[in-house]
Amino acid sequence: MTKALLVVDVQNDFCPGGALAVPGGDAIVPVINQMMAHYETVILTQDWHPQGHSSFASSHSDKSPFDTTTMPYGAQVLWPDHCVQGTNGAAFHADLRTDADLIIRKGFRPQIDSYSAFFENDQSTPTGLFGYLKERNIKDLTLVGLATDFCVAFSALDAARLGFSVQVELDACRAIDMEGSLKAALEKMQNAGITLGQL
Ligand code: VGL
Ligand code: ZN
Repeated sequence: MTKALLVVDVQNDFCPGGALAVPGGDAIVPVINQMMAHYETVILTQDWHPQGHSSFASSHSDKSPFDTTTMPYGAQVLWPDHCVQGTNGAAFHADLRTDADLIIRKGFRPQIDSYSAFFENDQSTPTGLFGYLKERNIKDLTLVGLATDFCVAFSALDAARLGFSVQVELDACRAIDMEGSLKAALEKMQNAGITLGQL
């Protein structure tokens, strides 16, 4: 078996009522649960920030949520406090099946954000997921989850760059879509040879 389903950040804070709610974020949960039945390997990612994380606007005295700042590794959007380790907001949506093979946490280093499931936003600190997939001989990845234009897209682009055959099921994703970010992400993914599927 060389196919895996990578379920990105289906957590309470990205669902309606959460700190960084993605419109319709909860609507994908039943769709993803159904998809899981068709994959032998299922991997979940979990955004997992310490309190006071550098990606939080509240950690910068002169910034508001959704402003941009410059980090040593480049531009970084500043977010409302979200997915703080151990909080209900960081927990998976209560209806999401969590009987996965692997749960990979990201964004836990105070000074670096991590959108991608493979590398942090400095684009060089690995999460270990590549080694896991290699050892398991997994070559095809289907990505679903939140948010299409941030963590899903960054993960898919890294996966394509690392040589995986990559598919993103758009019906099982929802976007934040700030300042054209969804259109830009879809274009980048298309240009990288990623298959954009509608179920
Ligand atoms: C995400 C913004 C900040 C995501 C995570 O899961 O797309 N977006 N942290
Ligand atoms: Zn985050």
